[in-house]
Amino acid sequence: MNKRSLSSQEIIDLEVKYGAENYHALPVVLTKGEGVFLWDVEGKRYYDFLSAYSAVNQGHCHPKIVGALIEQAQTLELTSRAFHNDVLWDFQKQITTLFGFEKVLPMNSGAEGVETAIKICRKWGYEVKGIAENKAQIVVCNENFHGRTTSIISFSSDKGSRENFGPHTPGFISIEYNNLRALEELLKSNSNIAGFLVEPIQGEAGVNVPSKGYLSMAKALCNQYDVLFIADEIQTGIARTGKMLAVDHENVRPDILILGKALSGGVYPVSAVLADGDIMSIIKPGQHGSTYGGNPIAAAVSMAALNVVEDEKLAENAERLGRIFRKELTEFAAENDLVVLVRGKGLLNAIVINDTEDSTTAWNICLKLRDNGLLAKPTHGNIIRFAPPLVITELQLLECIAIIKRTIEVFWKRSSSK
Ligand code: IF1
Repeated sequence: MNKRSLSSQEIIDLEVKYGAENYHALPVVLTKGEGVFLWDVEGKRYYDFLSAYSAVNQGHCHPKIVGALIEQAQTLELTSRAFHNDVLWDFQKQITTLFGFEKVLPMNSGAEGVETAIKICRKWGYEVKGIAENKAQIVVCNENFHGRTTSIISFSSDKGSRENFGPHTPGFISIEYNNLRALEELLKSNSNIAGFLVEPIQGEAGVNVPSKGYLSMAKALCNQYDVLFIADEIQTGIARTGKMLAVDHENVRPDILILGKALSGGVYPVSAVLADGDIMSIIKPGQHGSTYGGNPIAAAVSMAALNVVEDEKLAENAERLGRIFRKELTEFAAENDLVVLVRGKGLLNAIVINDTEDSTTAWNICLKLRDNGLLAKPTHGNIIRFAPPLVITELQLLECIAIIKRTIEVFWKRSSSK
């Protein structure tokens, strides 16, 4: 079988035949990526408006990041942490300097980064805060998304993520997102709380942007009650929201910072947990790590990916173009009753469609967007997330805005003619 000649449908059928059906992917089969563009196996070009959930902030196949991957892969790919290598220190120095923390613990997936932060937080709770053994609690928010490991889904509020994966890991208390009173009442009444794990903007929940001041007030409450503020910036970090970190919009410095996705520009799975020495020193030799954590390729790729973000001023571009995007789409929403809301920060945005959560309208709009050359996907039933690579130009963004408007208008006219 000549793999190159397979059609999209043939490839989808083969995936269904051989693969676990753990995703409901949009029916499109991609074979090439470059910058903001993706091409399918029939040669059709698309604007990528998902960026692999904000992992490809630097654009697909960025030559400097791919170049770093190739060069390191041909030199020294993996030593494990049983031995030192001559690349990790450079990555550790660059990332701690860039984000302003004393220490970094490198891992691979975002979920591994979150699990690492949970372990550090719990251990700090026992050994520093003095919480009784096995009594530590970590506060999380309803509608959170922090990954898919057993412990992480144990505190998910999404039924599909939790159901029949029990028994669930104890030690987590969920409160309403963006509710300072709920957080304060809990911290005041429970001395066993070691940490507060929060997304600065809830991505999967539908790009939920909290009220101005929420993050800074939450951090102040954590300081007041000796609780670690843990920021999950795996999706919002690395310039996505118009600042290097989403917490930077409120000048909040987390006690523990978790990064992933665009930390390596979509080229290689890398995550990292950053903290100062008094917290990171909780982990002693042999108490945590992973085979690939901080490997030479991961280190080399991440250094290149971070350099691209700075050299190409991607945060500034995201800030400027994000404002144009929200302004244009908000004006559009005012003229039709299909789009009820536009929200986001930088180039992490979403529109809320005027239909029920279980409707297929958002999905059908995404199918039409695909036909019109733009790839996006609903988060929940009626919310469509728009997150292009941060290298997008103003001209390209305006073209995409026109595609989005044109596509939704067709739906609106059809639904209003019923
Ligand atoms: C999939 C969602 C987004 C994340 C935050 C940790 C992780 C993620 C804030 C875990 C990962 C990814 C997972 C990916 C789809 C995507 C996603 F739809 F699953 F919920 F972005 F919203 N914290 N999010 O967003 O990082 O282990 O995946 O590297 O599972 O298909 P990971």
